[in-house]
Amino acid sequence: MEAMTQNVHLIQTASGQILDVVEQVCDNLQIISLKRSTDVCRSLVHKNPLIDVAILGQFKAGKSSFLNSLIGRRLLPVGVIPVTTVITRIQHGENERAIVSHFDGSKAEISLDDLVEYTSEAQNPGNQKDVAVVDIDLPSLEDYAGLRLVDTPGLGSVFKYHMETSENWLPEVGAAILAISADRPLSEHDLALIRDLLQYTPRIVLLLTKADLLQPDQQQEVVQFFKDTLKRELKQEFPIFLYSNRENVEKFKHRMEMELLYKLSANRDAEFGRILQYKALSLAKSCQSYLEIALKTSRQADTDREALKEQILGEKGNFTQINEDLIAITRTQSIHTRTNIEKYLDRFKRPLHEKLVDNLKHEMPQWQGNLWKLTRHYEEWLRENLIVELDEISAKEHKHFFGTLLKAHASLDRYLESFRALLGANIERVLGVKMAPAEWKLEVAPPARPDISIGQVFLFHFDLLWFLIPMAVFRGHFERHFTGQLANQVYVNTSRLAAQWEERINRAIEEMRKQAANYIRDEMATIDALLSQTPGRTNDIQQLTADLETAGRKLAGG
Ligand SMILES: Nc1nc2c(ncn2[C@@H]2O[C@H](COP(=O)(O)OP(=O)(O)O)[C@@H](O)[C@H]2O)c(=O)[nH]1
Ligand SMILES: [Mg+2]
Repeated sequence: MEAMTQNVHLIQTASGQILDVVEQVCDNLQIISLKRSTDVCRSLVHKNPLIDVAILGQFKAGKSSFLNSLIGRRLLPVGVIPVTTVITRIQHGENERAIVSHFDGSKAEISLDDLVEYTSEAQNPGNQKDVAVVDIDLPSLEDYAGLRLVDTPGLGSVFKYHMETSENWLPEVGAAILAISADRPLSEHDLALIRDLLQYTPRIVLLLTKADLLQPDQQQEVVQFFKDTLKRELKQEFPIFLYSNRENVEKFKHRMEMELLYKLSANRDAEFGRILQYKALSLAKSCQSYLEIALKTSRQADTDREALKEQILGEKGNFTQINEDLIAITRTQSIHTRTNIEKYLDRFKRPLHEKLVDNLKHEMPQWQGNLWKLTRHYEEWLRENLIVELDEISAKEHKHFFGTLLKAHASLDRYLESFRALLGANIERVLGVKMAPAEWKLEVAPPARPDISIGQVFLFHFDLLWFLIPMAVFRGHFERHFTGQLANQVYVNTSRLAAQWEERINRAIEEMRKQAANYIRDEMATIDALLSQTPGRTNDIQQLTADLETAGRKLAGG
């Protein structure tokens, strides 16, 4: 144990030295893309935290259900629509408790019974409560000492904060359990996620959830299929675990614990060392490829360098043109947002109208008083009913409004990919250097749920005349008038709803466009800075390369 602790300490020291060089390189060559990974590594060098065992994967893969099954109680929210909205970490602790940390740094202890108020999409939509993370201590998790189980919102969810939360988490991942539903084939998303994860951890396992959906012989077939595909696509093998929380739960859980969780827990220090070492070496590798570019450029004469820049950035080097492309891509989509939503909402108008007419028929006879009072009653009733109904439609159906958002996302994503591919190919052709894969992810901003407000119920006012109107005679007439108003109210307010959603969705599309532009601008700036180094820097760069190699060798050996 003593020796182990010492070993971890050595790895931390050696990783610290790599980070010193990486930071120096980034400073010197103005590289911005490695900052986040560097920061995370730096924090691991300074403390000796629990190992974060993160459950990742597409939303609805069964991540939260799996964790509930491990801890033996239904603690985390589970559902058929994306439900987990914030990172939730569970660890062993003397007393049962849950602490909510907010982005502003404030913390509050909450009762475990109130957990879903903070972690579920339904009760904390869009993470309105600004929760950064929820930490839960459970006395029952003694067997997992040294580990922290991390539930993440889904990757691949259209909600920006889900993607963002999960992806921002990636550099911090200690060990990764990638949950994939066993009844689905391995997707491009999953492969991309594994590739990303390989930058951060050597400990990746696959969890094929919902095994109960398959026959026993199919189960083995699927495992074999995943094995073969991963080997072919990633040239690597990964442990694969089947799981179900419906059938044979104990068997699946036992294997998971014996072959992964207990092992990690028992060898916690060695594991932590291994993970930190891996992260630091991976960072060094990315840094190395930037250094190679800088070195090659630095060796060229000034005139050559100008030509080089042109060759690499080429036509795509024209940022104004790129911006125009991006605007065109997003505009093609946003002009259709409103029509799409309205078309979709059409189907709800009739049932909604019928329901309101029906409700009104039951309600109205109970209203007492003169026309003035009757009108107030009606307005109030209508407002309440429309709010409830339209809000429900919004909550249930808004996924169907996202068509243009998703298309814009896909087009921007493709544009970025091709920009990146072209840049990479040019750099390789001109300088003979391969770029390390960069994080190149778009985030989709979620339209928040709109407020619903009801417009004026009457176009003209009876208020001045109400005392003149004999209700005994005219009540029936007004009741018909109220009922007659409903169709128009439904029409006006569904349109309002469509407009509100359009505004939010198009704003989200606009946000995505800005993100894409920023990505490209940053990457161009980095390459530009690399290419613009003054010639006298060859020695500096060689020195940095040598330092990085020495630090890397030391860490790899230690
Ligand atoms: N048949 C089956 N369904 C499951 C299993 N685990 C989860 N589910 C269902 O899958 C859906 C998504 O589960 P959830 O845990 O919320 O997924 P998450 O979004 O990845 O956290 C829910 O409807 C669960 O009931 C399982 O082992 N078998
Ligand atoms: Mg979940």
